[in-house]
Amino acid sequence: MCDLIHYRVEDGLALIGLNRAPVNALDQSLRAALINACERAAADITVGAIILYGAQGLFSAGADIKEFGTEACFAEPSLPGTLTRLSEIHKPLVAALGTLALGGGLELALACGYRIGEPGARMGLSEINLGLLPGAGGTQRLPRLIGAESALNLILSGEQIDAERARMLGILDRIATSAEQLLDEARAYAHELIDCGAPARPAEAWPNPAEDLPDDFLARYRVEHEPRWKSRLAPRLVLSALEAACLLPMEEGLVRELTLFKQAEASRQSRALRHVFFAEREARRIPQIEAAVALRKINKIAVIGAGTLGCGIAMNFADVGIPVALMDLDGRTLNRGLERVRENYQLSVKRGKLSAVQVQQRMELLFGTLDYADLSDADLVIEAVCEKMEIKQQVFLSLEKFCKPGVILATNTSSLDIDALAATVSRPQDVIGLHFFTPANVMRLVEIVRCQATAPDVVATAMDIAGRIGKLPVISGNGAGSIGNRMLEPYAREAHRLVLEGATPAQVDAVLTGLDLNMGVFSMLDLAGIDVSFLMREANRAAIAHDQSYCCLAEELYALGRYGQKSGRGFYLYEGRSRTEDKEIVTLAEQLARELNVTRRCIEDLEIHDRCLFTMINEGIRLLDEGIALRASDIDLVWINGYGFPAHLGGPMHYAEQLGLDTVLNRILHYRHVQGEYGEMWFRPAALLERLVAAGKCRIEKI
Ligand code: T1G
Repeated sequence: MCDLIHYRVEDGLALIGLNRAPVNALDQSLRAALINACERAAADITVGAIILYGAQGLFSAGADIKEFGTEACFAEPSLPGTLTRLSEIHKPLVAALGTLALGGGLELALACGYRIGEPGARMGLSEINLGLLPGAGGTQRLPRLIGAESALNLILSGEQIDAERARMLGILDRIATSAEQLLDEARAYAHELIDCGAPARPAEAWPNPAEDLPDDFLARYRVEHEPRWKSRLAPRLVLSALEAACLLPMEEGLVRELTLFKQAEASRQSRALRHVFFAEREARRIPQIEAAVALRKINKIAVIGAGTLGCGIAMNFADVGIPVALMDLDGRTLNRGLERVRENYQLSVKRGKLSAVQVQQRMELLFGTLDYADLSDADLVIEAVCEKMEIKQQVFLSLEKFCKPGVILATNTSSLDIDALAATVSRPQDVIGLHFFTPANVMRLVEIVRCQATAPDVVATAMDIAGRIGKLPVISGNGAGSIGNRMLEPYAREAHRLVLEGATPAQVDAVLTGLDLNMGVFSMLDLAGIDVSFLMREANRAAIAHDQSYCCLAEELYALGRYGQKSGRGFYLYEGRSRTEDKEIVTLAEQLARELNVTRRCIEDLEIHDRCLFTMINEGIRLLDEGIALRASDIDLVWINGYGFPAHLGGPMHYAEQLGLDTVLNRILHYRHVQGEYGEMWFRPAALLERLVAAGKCRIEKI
């Protein structure tokens, strides 16, 4: 038997081990080897039962994602066909689930009559995360095993569940006493099945999956959940597949499922989400840094600055059991900060996400101090003080005085020059940027800003610790705004300018949320704080000195003390969580437009889309050309995970590729022309964009 499958017959059992590194992805070659092994076992009269297991422990991570969009995806033996054949074998098949069974991997287990898992095994139908639906019987077999409602919730969540929950639902028949005992206990289980003359498959638990549900269950489910799906296709296809499971016999349901799967697999949204999947793995690869570089040990953290951001950063480490010293020079701020952390955790308890014991454990890992001397044993220090270079330099000088050699000195800034900050201390090789996004304990993204002097092991250690706290690290070069905020500048500039020219904040935001962005520019700026963006502009006035007309509205709001949500008024009015338009903004915009001699007019939504997004994309292409961003897919990850750009559009760069780079360039040139002096100043095509279009390229890459 080829090395993709380990095959042996022992004591009346056929043991079939999947052996395709690293995750037993069920590509065409593994499917062929698997079906051959199962046919062999089915035909062997000495075999009374068959056990499928992961030869290296992990059962299977599902279909091979690299095959999607290629002929291999449906090449014979197809996965649906393979699993249907397995389900027809007249001998008991036992799936022994080690470590993970995801997507088609769990569908493979569902095609078996019996399932035993190791205690730590995790399983799920994660296809939805790729803009897909289970396409190898999952939408038809799972509802017949656990009922339509449980199946629907599990498939739409795309989440992994643990072995205990899987057993409770009815997915697992048994849980082995340990991972080491899994195969032995699977053997014992198989022998029991033979001894008691068990059928190849037990009777279906839910022959009619919706039997306990009201007739209009699916219709009501759609009405209740559809708003949250926004324009996503896959959830709607899942619902159709579940409807088939409730109304059609298995064979017809499988045909319907395959039709729906092919529709999802061919969709732009799935292509975008598969792009994101591989982009996240590509982002870990950093040129000139060996994967095997020795990491610095990080056992204790210090965070300087007990404001909202500093507290959020500190929580990330306490959440994973790493002690954190939270320092502030102001006692009231420190106490307020620690109290805010406790309140955040209590909120999680109320939501059932944490227990009181877990909160206590985490709070015990947090140590508040007013004294730099208490930071002497920290391995990584992250400053999150206010966005002023002189203050950050003071912090770094104090850290150099009190912290041990080899400590990593990280700054959270995204607007200041980190090379300049590194030059403050005598160990610039230990300095790096760790830019967290608000709320820092929630947002996945961390921009890791590598400076000229940053040592390779510091970069590697920063990437590793970011992963340990569940973040998605993306490398950026040192430049004002790093990647995300640098692109936010033109994106927000056009939004502000469009309000001067006649649009309203609500209209601009509606165009952007209509594209499925989580928030529009103005609601985002109100959330982050108009005072914060003012300070960021202050720190970088030189870059916009030649024309600040576009931000005059924001400057005016700052002068009026309208800082956004925190002050109850910004671009919108806030009462609690409700947000309403403020007519005063239009009056203010009209007055400023007059002063700036800006002609006001009716603005079309398409203009808002093009000007906000294409200037943002243009800046992203510039970042790639300058080497601040390593690759276009990194930029996509930054905007999806730091700014709520819809993953099912793949990120701004992928979105631009789908629209056509020539379209982006032509629209930029159009506004450069029609916007007169303003257009001449701000609608300059990135040189790389012009080179890519001239070369007829469809992908954004450095040429
Ligand atoms: N196909 C191809 N390659 C895969 C893969 C997959 N399903 N899963 C992982 N890899 C690669 C990954 O790209 C990386 O490669 C290496 O394995 C290690 O992964 C018909 C249609 C399993 C939890 O959604 O969630 O089945 O970068 O770095 O952090 O209904 O990978 O080393 O070259 O992520 O330990 C459904 C996707 C498919 C699971 C492991 N399955 N994978 O995480 O390692 S659709 C999934 C994951 C389907 C059927 C449908 C994670 C993981 P490289 P890694 P990890």
